[in-house]
Amino acid sequence: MKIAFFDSGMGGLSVLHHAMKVLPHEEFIFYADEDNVPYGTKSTADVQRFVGEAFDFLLKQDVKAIVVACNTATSVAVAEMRRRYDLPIIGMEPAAKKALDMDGTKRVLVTATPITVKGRKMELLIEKVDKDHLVDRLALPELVTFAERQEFNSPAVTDYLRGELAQFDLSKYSSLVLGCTHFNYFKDTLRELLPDNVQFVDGNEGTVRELIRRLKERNQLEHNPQTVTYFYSGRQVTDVVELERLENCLSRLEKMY
Ligand code: DGN
Repeated sequence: MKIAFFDSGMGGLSVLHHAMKVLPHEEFIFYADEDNVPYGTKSTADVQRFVGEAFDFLLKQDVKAIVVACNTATSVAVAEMRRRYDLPIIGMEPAAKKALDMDGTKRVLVTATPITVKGRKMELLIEKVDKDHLVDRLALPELVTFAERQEFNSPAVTDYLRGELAQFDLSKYSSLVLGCTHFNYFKDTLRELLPDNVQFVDGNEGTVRELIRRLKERNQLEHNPQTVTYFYSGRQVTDVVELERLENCLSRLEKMY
């Protein structure tokens, strides 16, 4: 059986990329909802509907687990999917706790999409982990647009990030949380703009660790040759140009880690 990774677009590849390294004998599906990307600026009801449609499709593909490799979809739709379906559904969570645990005295900047930044799930997370009020939040919706058009490193990306970060005194921060899976593509530009001591924190490792734990629990780890099948909104990707686009994203991620 297969493990599905689902995102609105190319961001979820960063989680798949990590899973491919640590699970060399699994068959993967990567599903990008390219018809509806971006999610982060849409209504909660729309995103819930898109996620429901993707799950309907994925559940017909012989999957044993679904990783919702999208913080936005996790924040508004995972609870309902877990109520509906009885297979391991692993979500993302902006790694604010991990970031606070790393220093504990300096500030943490959580970046994500507008839905994630303003969502109830984020409020609950901050209430739970941020007793000393050290966490600030910043929505960076344009990074999703840049990533989708494969514009990873350009003057426009640098200008956008410089402008958004200008409102913070960065010398007070110990880490920047990548709370959207699309943001992993921009680590090099962010690195140039942040003081050296600011570390990146993302939830990819934790999510894949949880996936492995759930599969082990069910005795469902396999020993097959690794494969990845790609889908865009329910259509298998076979077009050479699109497969190259996916490869290009994966090789970009390889350089970012
Ligand atoms: N990659 C997604 C996330 O982690 O939130 C969302 C991107 C989007 O659709 N805006």
